[in-house]
Amino acid sequence: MPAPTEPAPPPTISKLSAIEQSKRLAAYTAVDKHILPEHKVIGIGSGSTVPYVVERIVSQGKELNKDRVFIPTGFQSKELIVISNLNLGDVDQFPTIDVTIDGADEVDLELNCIKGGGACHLREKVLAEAAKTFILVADYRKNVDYLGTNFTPGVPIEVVPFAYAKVLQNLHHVLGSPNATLRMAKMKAGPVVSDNGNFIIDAPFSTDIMKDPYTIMARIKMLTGVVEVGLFCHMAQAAYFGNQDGSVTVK
Ligand code: ABF
Repeated sequence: MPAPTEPAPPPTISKLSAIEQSKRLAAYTAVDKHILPEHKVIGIGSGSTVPYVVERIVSQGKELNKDRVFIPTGFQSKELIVISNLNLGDVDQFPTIDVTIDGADEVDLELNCIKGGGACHLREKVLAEAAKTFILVADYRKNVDYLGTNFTPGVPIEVVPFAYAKVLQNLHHVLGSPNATLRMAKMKAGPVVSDNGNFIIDAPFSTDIMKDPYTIMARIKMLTGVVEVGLFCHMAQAAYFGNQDGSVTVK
């Protein structure tokens, strides 16, 4: 009778930890390069890579951080700032930010990106615009040549609840996204509601349309009821991707 063999570890566990390591690598590298002692107002984005950004900033020491203020893009990053004992500020007090670091769902060759998987892209775009330097951090899966080619369910669009059906109709019949859908909460408990009280639509577009992200972004933004589109065109100065082999790709 053959000796019993050790069961292989569940693949998802080792894969997850490789991805987490990639996120941490990207975040640490970006902080070391871009969060300098003279930077006093810092934007903190959302998502699962950003906690590593904050972790690295905290490791720069209390002395440096006591004179800094940190601006969150939403509830998650606000909690992160508070729990990490960093000074919390808001963009209405600090409309100019030295550096904002944020995650992304996909980043293309020209540093255009899709954001909004966490429904925070309105505030994320405000902080990206307010920043003198806007930096993206992500794991290797987010590094793509063209947007819409990876695993995102489409372009996230924040809409006022009253207008969502009309916006969906326009996306389906006018703008070429027949599969655009309203994002639902887990267990279909109802629509996802953003920190601003709005709904989110996910709109997939063909590769051809996505090759010109600025044009489709502008067309979506013209629809009445649309608050913000999760396409960030020509906003980022650099993107850092952690790779599985321990290297970092910088775009
Ligand atoms: C935010 O978090 C979003 O704009 C983006 O959808 C997401 C990226 O998350 P993660 O870092 O978890 O991949 O930045």
